[in-house]
Amino acid sequence: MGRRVPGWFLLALALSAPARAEVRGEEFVPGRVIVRYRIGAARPFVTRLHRVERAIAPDTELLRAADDSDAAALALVARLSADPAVLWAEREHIRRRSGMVVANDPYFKSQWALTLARIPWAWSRTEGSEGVTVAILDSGIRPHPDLEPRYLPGYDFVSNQDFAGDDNGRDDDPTDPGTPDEASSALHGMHIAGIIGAHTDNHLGIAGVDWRCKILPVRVLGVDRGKGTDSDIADGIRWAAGIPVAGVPRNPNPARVINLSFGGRGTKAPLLQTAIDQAHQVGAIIVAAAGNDGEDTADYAPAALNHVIAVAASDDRGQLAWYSNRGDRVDLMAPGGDLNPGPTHGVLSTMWTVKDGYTYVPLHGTSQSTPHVAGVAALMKALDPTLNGDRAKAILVGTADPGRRCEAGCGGGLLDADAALAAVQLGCADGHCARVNGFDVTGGCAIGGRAPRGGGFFWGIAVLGWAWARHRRGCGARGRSRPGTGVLLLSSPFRLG
Ligand SMILES: [Ca+2]
Ligand SMILES: [Ca+2]
Repeated sequence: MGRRVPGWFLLALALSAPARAEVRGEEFVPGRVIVRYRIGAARPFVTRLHRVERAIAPDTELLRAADDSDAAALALVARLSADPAVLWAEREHIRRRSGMVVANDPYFKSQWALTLARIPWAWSRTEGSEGVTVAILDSGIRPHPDLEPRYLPGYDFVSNQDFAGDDNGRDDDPTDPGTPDEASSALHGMHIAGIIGAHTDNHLGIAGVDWRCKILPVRVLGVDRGKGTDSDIADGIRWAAGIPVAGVPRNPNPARVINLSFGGRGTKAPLLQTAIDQAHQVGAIIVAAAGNDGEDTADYAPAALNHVIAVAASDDRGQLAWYSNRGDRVDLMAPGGDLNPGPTHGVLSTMWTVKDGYTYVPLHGTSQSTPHVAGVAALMKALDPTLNGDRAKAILVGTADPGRRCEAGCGGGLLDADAALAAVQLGCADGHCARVNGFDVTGGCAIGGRAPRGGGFFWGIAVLGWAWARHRRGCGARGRSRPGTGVLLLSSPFRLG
């Protein structure tokens, strides 16, 4: 292979190329209630009926409820609160550190791309929402134990019989027939699906960027090394977004994020642009691969079309990958890997091949960087179901790590999932309110950021004091600061949670 993208993969790219967010709720120590009595008041009768676990202060005690149920603790709080001798009574909360969340999937340790894009830190803000659907327009799919819980019923839009390989054209079965040709038998779309939404924390395989979103498989690339046509792709985009398509039943699960990990030269593509405009108009966030030709992406569709977030690829050091398209039209960069130093430098994800069945393989490309952005867009959508494509793009570009910008053109820099989610939580119109002078700032409120590398302890203390001053001025009033997340991590880079 030398310094080349695997053949089938290059062709896949070159020829064509809410529901409630699952934010962790309040957590309590089972059966524990903290009570503070009025100074000088005698202990009320209800206290004598319960075991005192510990005296916290002369006027404050930790009481044990009748049992460990929520009902018993709530009943005790109610009885205590009603007594005139009691100043207040509350259940004892459990707090968790803010910061990196570690998934239990065995290959999680190999998923350097998640760490590079600061995705495990973002999981402390949300793990996603089942109400967010992400459409993957790509090859067809096959069963995979790390993906099946996430799949919604999809559709096969491949009408060209030469590409379809299934002898039946468009239908409601996005299963990919595969091909005996080993080079083109691997199902590109399954790699994308795993990056966005592999079943996470299930002690199996890999972790996905989003732990809860649903995946809508829309087959638009055929078996002949991943070729697709503008007319099939345009219909697939419309259908995915919930827009009527002639001759096809309406999609009951409209996608709020659409991943397009393919492309080709030629931006005079009114059919594609119209479909993208329509999907954008109904609120879909559309993310596309910049391309793998190492050239300017300005003449590359769908990446260079309007209302698309164009994603270049970085290697595992966060530098623009040698194969990635670049230039002014790139919006931001995300981890795409580089297999040339070895497989561990690629992006590991789910796969199915005719030869091996379901498996996991490392690949590299802008096809791999794009779903990292799409997955983060799904997390953003979980936090704010009203988020549209324009604001999503402004936030993703504005919060990208500017330290990874490049002269060749990597847009705003490297995807920073944690900063992007912080900006959504703050209600920022774009990313700039969340990144000023290396800090995440909005309206004078500290929300997070990176210390200069090696900035050390004194830098941390200075920011700690500054953040505390902001906090005292009411900067936590917009809902970002859940109880228990007011923890400052002074490791480098640190976060103000
Ligand atoms: Ca078919
Ligand atoms: Ca897994």
